[in-house]
Amino acid sequence: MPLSVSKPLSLKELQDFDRDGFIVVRQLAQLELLHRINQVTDNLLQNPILPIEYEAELGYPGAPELRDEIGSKIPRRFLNALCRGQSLYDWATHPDVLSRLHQLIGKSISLSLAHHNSIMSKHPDFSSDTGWHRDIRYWSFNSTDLITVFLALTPSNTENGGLRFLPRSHKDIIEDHQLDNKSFLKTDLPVNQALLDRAITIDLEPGDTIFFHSLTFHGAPRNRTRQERRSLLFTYHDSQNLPTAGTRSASMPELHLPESTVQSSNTIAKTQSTIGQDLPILH
Ligand SMILES: O=C(O)CCC(=O)C(=O)O
Repeated sequence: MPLSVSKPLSLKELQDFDRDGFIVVRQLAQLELLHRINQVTDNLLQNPILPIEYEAELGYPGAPELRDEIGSKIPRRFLNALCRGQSLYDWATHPDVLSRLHQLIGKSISLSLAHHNSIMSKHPDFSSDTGWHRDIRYWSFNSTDLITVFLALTPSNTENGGLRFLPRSHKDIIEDHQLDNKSFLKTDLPVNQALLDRAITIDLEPGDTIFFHSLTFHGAPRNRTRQERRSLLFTYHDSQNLPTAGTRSASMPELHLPESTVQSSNTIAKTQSTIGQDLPILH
């Protein structure tokens, strides 16, 4: 039985999120649900149904070439994950996820179908380095307060291309000259060194989850092991924080998940009525 079931984020966890721009919740997903999601992923790898983002398309360092017969067909993300199976929907709307997001964001949240909404697969032979970036770089909303929930479906660590973070970077002011033309943090610029020195890799086991802010710099190296690394990502925001009309962020409908829908299907006992604990941290 996962330890964190039915337990809201503590005041310390809320403060950690505010300070660092992310928090890790260990063993949030139950084994049975993980198993069902991994089955869907197995099926997709056997029978890759579009929409898919391919490693070769992005051309990040280490990515296979478009002309490579096998490499060019390696999926990096299965997009539109929410619609790929009941288990994906069950996770994206799970009371253990939503109750924590309500604590972090507020009573009325929406899931963006336009961003993340994907199962990621890092192939042992064909994967790439994702540079340091803020997810908000290509997104367009009234406010930058969006949170991504990253679920590890397999172990995730330095060797197999696990996520790395620059703690507190969601509060750093970054100027254009510190970024390259794809909005990745330049790693050879002296002024960026103090920021880059903060880098940490977060080792995860299947079922562990990271909640991170859209301004928090993160990245991931390529997979250097013989096993695939898998993860699942969904992004949420306050329902009042609207995507800008005409942009990619507004190109898909959003799934509205107000607190009332969670509580009706949820037996979460709100323990520890610490003052401030239930206040949204993004406001
Ligand atoms: O797992 C990776 O390679 C990086 C994923 C990532 O940074 C993202 O989805 O924003």
